[in-house]
Amino acid sequence: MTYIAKPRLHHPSLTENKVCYTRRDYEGKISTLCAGCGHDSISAAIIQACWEMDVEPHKVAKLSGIGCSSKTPDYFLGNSHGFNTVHGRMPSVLTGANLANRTLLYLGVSGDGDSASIGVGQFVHVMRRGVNMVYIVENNGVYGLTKGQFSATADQGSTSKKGVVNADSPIDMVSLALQLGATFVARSFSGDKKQLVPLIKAAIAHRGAAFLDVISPCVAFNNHPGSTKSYDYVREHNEAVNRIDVIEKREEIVVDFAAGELVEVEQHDGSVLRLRKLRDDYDAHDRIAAMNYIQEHQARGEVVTGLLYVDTEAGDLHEHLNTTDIPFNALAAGELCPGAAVLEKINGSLR
Ligand SMILES: Cc1ncc(C[n+]2csc(CCOP(=O)(O)OP(=O)(O)O)c2C)c(N)n1
Ligand code: SF4
Ligand SMILES: [Mg+2]
Repeated sequence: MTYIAKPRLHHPSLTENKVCYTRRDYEGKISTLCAGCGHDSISAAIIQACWEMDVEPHKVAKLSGIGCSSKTPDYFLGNSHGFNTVHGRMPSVLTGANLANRTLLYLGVSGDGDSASIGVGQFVHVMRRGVNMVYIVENNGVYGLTKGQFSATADQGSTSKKGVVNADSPIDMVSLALQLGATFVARSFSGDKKQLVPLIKAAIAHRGAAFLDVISPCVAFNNHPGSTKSYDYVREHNEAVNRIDVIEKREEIVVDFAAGELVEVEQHDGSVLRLRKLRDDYDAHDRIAAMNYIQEHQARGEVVTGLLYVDTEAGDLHEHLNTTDIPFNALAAGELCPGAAVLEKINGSLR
C-alpha cells in the first residue's frame, strides 16, 4: 500500500480563501513517509503557500520522478493534476505538458537522486530553457527510498549511517541552477516554515524557471552526526541572506519606512516581494555575485538560505519560441493543421 485515504471531515469554521477553498481542499492522502521526514514538512509548506496564494487546485499540474520525495505529490493538492513519471525524467514530461498547455501552474517535485544523479541531464535542460515552473528538490543527500546510498549532493567527507566516508565532490544544485540561467533561485530548510512558505509563494508568482533547493533531512538514513544534511547540522550552519514576504497584487502595498534594509521587488504578475535583508552585502539581483557568495560560504561550511537570485524581467520558453497562448486541446483541427497548400508553401521556401 502506498497511501492511506484521508477521512473527509470538514470543520464548519475552516477559513475559506478568495477562491472559496479551505486549507483542507489543498491536502492529499495521508503520508506513509517515516515520521519526522523533512519531505512531509515541505508538503505542508506547499499546501499553505497554495492556499494563501488562492491557487485553484484544478489549475495545478504536479509532476515528479521516483523516490520518497517524488511520492509526496500524493500527499498534497489531491484535487490537482498529477504525473508520477520515471526516475530522473520528470523535467522532460513537465516541459512537454507546459508546451501543450501554458495555463496551468507547473509544480515539479523531485529528489537529489532524481535530479542530481540519474536525472541531472534532464535537470540542466529544463533550467536552461526557462520553462515556466516551480521546481523543488527535496534534498537529503541520499537515495532515501532505496535505503540511504549517497546521492550526488552528499558533501565530500560526510559519512553514511554506517560510517562510510563519501569521497566524491558534491553537486551544489543552486550553483548549478544559477549557472544554467534559472531566473529565480532559492534555498531553504524543511524545518524553517517561516522562510519556506514565502519562498514557495514567490516562486509561484515568478514567470520563468523557479528553482528551490530545500534541505530535507532523511531521518532514517542521513540524520546522524557525520551528516551535513541532518537537522542538527543545518540548524547550526544555516546562514540566511534575507527573509521575504509576498504581497499579492490585489492587496494594498504598505511600505514599511522604519526598516532601513527593506527592498521591494515587483514580480511579473504585479505581486511584490519584500526582501528583508539580513546580510548588508547581499544583492539578490546579481547572478555572478550570488554564485560567488554561495561558493565563499560553502567553503566555510555554511549553508546559505533565502532568495539567492531573482530576475523580475525574465521570459519563459513560450516567449522564446513565440508559441500560441491557446492550449493545444482548445485548438481546432484547422488551426493545428494549416492544410496542404500552406505546408507546400513552407516546404517550398526551404528547398
Ligand atoms: C531507472 C531507475 N533506476 C533506479 C531506480 C531505483 N531508485 C528508486 S528511487 C531511487 C533514488 C531516490 O533518491 P532521491 O531522488 O534522492 O529521493 P529520496 O528517496 O531521497 O527522497 C533509486 C535509485 C529506479 N526506480 N529507476
Ligand atoms: S527513508 Fe528517508 S526520505 Fe524516505 S521517507 Fe524515510 S526519512 Fe523520508
Ligand atoms: Mg534524496
